[in-house]
Amino acid sequence: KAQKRNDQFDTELPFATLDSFGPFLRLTIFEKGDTDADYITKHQRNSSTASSTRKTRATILSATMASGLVKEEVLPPVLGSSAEPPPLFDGTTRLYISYTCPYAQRVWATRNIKGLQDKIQLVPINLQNRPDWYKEKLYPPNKVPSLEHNNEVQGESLNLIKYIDSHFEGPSLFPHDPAKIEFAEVLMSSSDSFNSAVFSSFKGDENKAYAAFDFVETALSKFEDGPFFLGHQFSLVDITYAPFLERFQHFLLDVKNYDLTAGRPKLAAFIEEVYKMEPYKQTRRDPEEYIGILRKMFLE
Ligand SMILES: N[C@@H](CCC(=O)N[C@@H](CS)C(=O)NCC(=O)O)C(=O)O
Repeated sequence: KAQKRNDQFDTELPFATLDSFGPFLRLTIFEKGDTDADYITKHQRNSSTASSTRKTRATILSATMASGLVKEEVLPPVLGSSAEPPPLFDGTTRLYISYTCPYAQRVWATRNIKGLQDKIQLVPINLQNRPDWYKEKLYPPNKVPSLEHNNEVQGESLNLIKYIDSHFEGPSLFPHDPAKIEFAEVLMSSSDSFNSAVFSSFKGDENKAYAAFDFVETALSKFEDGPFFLGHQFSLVDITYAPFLERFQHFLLDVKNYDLTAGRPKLAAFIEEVYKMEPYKQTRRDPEEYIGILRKMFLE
């Protein structure tokens, strides 16, 4: 299985695409409940108000994320092969995950950051001992994550985080500025190549992983006004990369004694900042668990 995965990861990163983005001149302001029209009106109204709105918004969001305003959630038990299904297609919105899957973590973190704990129910599945109903009655691709919403089921983490961001309440996690949208799209669609480069290096060419981390360092250097990929604004781009960076950091430190943040100050600051965010923190597992899974996949 590990070998099969490795072959599939052998793709090149589109490094050149990053160079095609010049400096971005406009500020991006995201506010809870903003529509595109609100954003454009605000932007046109006055760019000095924009600057203070931006600061206020950033402060509120980070205070919410860092403080006890975020409820500590009691996580539901994992469903294995003998577990009954929940009452499927009864109108409840459910997010099917595995607690240790990085793709699922993207969607779980998006749900938490948007404050949707009461609107989207978590249903953790045991991937090693999957209940038959999951594939047969719910999601034939038989992978996590998947989302049951409005009596339909869909999958693919990058689609799901965009879907949740645009169909549910909570702070907007995608930019409105066309140039930032384009940059965000390039980074999100580069994430599979990034992950592949790093995964393939676990067995072979380590230089591929170093180049991939440099790619991220360069991307994080684009905007100087904050630690995230789009600057001060935490976005879906950060959610796309964070679960993988987390695992790579722990695994490489443990197995290869390699610190991916050394000599990459932007990456170091990014990871530190994401780890501080309470709703994200609630999706993290013990690093030993990640290391164990990756050891099994790549070293045994
Ligand atoms: N491209 C999918 C990948 C999802 C995925 O590979 N999930 C893994 C767990 S981390 C899975 O469900 N594997 C089960 C299988 O492949 O049978 C996404 O982004 O959601």
